Amino acid sequence: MGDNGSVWLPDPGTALAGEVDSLFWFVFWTSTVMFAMVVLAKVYFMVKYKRKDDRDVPAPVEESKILEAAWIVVPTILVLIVFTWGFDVFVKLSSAPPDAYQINVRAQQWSWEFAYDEGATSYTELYVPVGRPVKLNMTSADVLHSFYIPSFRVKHDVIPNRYTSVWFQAEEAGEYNIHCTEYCGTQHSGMNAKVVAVSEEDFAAWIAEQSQDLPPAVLGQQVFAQCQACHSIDGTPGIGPSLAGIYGEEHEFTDGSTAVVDDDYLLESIINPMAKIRKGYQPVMPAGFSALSQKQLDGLVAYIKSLE
Ligand SMILES: [Cu+2]
Repeated sequence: MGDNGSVWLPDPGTALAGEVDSLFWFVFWTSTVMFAMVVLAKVYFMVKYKRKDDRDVPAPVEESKILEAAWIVVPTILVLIVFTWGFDVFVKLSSAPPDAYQINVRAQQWSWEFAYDEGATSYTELYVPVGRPVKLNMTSADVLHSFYIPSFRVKHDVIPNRYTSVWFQAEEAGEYNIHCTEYCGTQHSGMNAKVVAVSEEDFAAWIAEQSQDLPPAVLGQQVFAQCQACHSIDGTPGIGPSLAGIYGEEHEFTDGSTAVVDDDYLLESIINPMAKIRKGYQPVMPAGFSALSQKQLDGLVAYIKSLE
């Protein structure tokens, strides 16, 4: 079926997605056939029983027991098929296998954070092993978001102060889009990521590599994936100012005061973004970044310092 930008959903990437599609097409085609039958019968009767002149009196109509029974029984059977089939798929979609590999997902305006038990954290890429069930335990740091992987036909609200989950088993190695599908503020449409499904060996290698202690600026660069929706690193202004080469610059703020960009100013702007608002920008940065660990914050400061 479709690719990016098509009205069709992408090809199913899991066995369960195939089942969702089969049910969808069953409902779609039975509805289409019944719609066509109703419209055709209506047009036929309109023509056949059109009043010819003022004295035209239609012949009395006898009820047909068989016809009436048919239009009660057939739709009832169809509805029961859709119910049992739909319930079966719903139960399968809602209950992850007990041996599923679990990943914690944290949504925040306007990015995703994927935390693995082994200590790895990623932001724009959700690495998963192919052929193994994966369960995502999801929560939000701020507002309602919704986690959606079109290829896997899984979608679920992500809610503050509560856990929700989805699960899937990728059938083939590849990349699959992740979108936020609950309007969550200015950069909602930029709140995307990718599932990267890799072989069991590649997954183990990736986990091992990610779980090592990284140099602060390298860790910072990874964490910065969360900031990219608003802050460029090439000088282009976005929702927020570009961070290219700002270290040591003198900044002017909306209240007329100024400050030179140093480590303290960078840290303050991350954990308390309303403290100083750059002239020409709106006070729209989410406060949730104060929840980053000290190591991540140190990394971010080191990374921003290193930008030219
Ligand atoms: Cu969102």
